[in-house]
Amino acid sequence: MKNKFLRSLLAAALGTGLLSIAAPASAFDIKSRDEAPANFKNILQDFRAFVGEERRYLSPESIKAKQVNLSDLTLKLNYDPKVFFIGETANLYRDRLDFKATTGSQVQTGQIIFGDTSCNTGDSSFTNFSQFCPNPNDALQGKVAPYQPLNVGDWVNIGSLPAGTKLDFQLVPNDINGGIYENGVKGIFGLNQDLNPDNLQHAVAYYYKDYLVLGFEDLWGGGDQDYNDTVFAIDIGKANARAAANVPEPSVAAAMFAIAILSLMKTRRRQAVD
Ligand SMILES: [Ca+2]
Ligand SMILES: [Ca+2]
Repeated sequence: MKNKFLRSLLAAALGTGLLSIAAPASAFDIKSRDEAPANFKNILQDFRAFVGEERRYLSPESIKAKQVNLSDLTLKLNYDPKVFFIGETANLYRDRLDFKATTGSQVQTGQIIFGDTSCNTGDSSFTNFSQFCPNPNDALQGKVAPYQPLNVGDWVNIGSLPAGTKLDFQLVPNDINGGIYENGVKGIFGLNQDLNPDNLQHAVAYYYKDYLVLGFEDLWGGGDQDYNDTVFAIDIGKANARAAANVPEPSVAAAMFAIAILSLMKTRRRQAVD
């Protein structure tokens, strides 16, 4: 009786897709900045303002960007998001970046984007390298991609995701060296602070020229809260980024302006008649 009940429960769960699908942690193909879309290449140098030095608080005014609420990062339109490595300031930690995508009851978790988000010392001829990468690192012996340091602007396409997909990005501090632990709990920091093991905010995001710029603080307990230990630019598409940042589409802004002018004219006319 009990088994039959469990079997039907399992069948129901499978049928509705309620079971979480832990996809194999297969590596994405990491591409170079030379292979990046032109609009990204054109503004790549701008993104260095989001990295900066340790302990520097970034005010949205100083970086001419709009801060984005990360508690619900949901795609309004289908898109294949791209994640670009911008830089990092960490001296000792070598962090891993994963993503999680929830579409209805389907959950993709444990997808490794970058296994070692250290700046590659070999990229030092890149213009303004030291501002993107004040503390670059050599590759660890015996490690292969995605567990190798990155060049500025290295990126992956994380695949086609349908509208309604909720995105989360998770930083696993110093994962390549075994990760960080407190009382036996591994540090994995996502966008929702309530789900973080220290219950603290570890990520901030800004809307900048139709990209989201995501910065992480990688120390347990919130560290120095500069949120620039590792920095990424995320392309979720112009419309999705504007929706996430509550930036009106130009057409919507123009329509709102037109409505405001019309109502003002009506009021004037009425006043003239009165
Ligand atoms: Ca580093
Ligand atoms: Ca920090």
